Amino acid sequence: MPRQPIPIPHRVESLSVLDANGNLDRELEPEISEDDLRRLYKYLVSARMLDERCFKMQRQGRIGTYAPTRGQEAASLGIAYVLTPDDWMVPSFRESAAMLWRGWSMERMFLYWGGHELGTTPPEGVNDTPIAVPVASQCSYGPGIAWGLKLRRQGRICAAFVGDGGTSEGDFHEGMNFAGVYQLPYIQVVQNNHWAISLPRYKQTASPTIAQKAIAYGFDAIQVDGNDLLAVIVAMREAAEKARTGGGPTLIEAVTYRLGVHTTADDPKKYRDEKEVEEWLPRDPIPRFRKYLHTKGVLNDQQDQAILDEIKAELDAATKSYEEYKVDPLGFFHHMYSEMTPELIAQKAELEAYLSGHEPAQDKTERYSRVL
Ligand SMILES: Cc1ncc(C[n+]2csc(CCOP(=O)(O)OP(=O)(O)O)c2C)c(N)n1
Ligand SMILES: [Mg+2]
Repeated sequence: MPRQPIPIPHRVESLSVLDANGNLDRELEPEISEDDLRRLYKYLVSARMLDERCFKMQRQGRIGTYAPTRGQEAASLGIAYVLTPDDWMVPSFRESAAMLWRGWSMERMFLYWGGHELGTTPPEGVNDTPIAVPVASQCSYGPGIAWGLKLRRQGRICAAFVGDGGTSEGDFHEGMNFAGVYQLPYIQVVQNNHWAISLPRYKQTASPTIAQKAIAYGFDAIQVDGNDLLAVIVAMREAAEKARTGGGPTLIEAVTYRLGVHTTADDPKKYRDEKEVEEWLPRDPIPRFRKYLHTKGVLNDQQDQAILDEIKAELDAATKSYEEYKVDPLGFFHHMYSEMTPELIAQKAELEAYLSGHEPAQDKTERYSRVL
């Protein structure tokens, strides 16, 4: 037979459990305890309220440039919920909901966006890498971590996040190839929020789905409604089980939408139609999940209010401790090299002298012209 279709052993499915109004497909409902359902709700709302607070704080000059997560909370929380503390999580920069769940405090999130080193340091015992802004860089060290976990044979897995724009970067493709070749216990989550700053999803790739890219690398993928927390959990449970038991990687394309600005330095009105945002608003993951919980009888109005009050108090306390945080101006010398270079040692000594009010009189022009 000179010409015939080549059978491709991998499949790409799409999945949703809740419809846009929060109504349930009973056959697909995952088993989750009532306590966990309420906790998940609390973390969705915590991430949303943290997001709103960060946005305001940036406008008031109390933190630096900030990348909002509004609308994308379920896509990351569902992944973190399935990971165990021994597993590894590799975030990009819109995964606050997942990071809060994993144990990053709100104060530490403020510190990150406020530009303090501590904001990039995972809390004790949390197996996460820091927020990564270089787009898709996570897609190279994520599989590296997964390779290490595979060699240790402890059934641990690694999940890494990237955006739809990140899938056009070389790092994404190199990482996917590596994960496929070595059959790594790796889950590549793509938060497809339809925009990469001003570039729309349809100009990002000619593939009808991002999920299908996994086929080229020899593993399965699923396209999931990323604004449906239950669907993300179902997809992640399957992918995690497969990865833990030697079945190799999975690509999860979480279809979601960036309801806000790209960052606080951006004005999307210049490149996207506000009507598109209005169309996505009814699919906001939080009211959908809330409706599910109310219908299931797991959350009433009183409990809902108590959760909101609790989060508000946590946020206020975190804001206060962030603003009282004492910055060590010498701290940044210690973060680049395990052993400081002679130039850094000299600069640190100079700053120390300056801070103590005894700056040595030296001709800086001559000293720095050598470096420049
Ligand atoms: C390597 C690299 N190139 C460019 C940038 C500037 N940049 C920051 S975010 C972004 C778009 C990313 O889009 P996407 O991957 O879809 O993530 P999203 O912002 O939508 O979450 C770009 C180009 C960067 N941070 N890193
Ligand atoms: Mg995007």
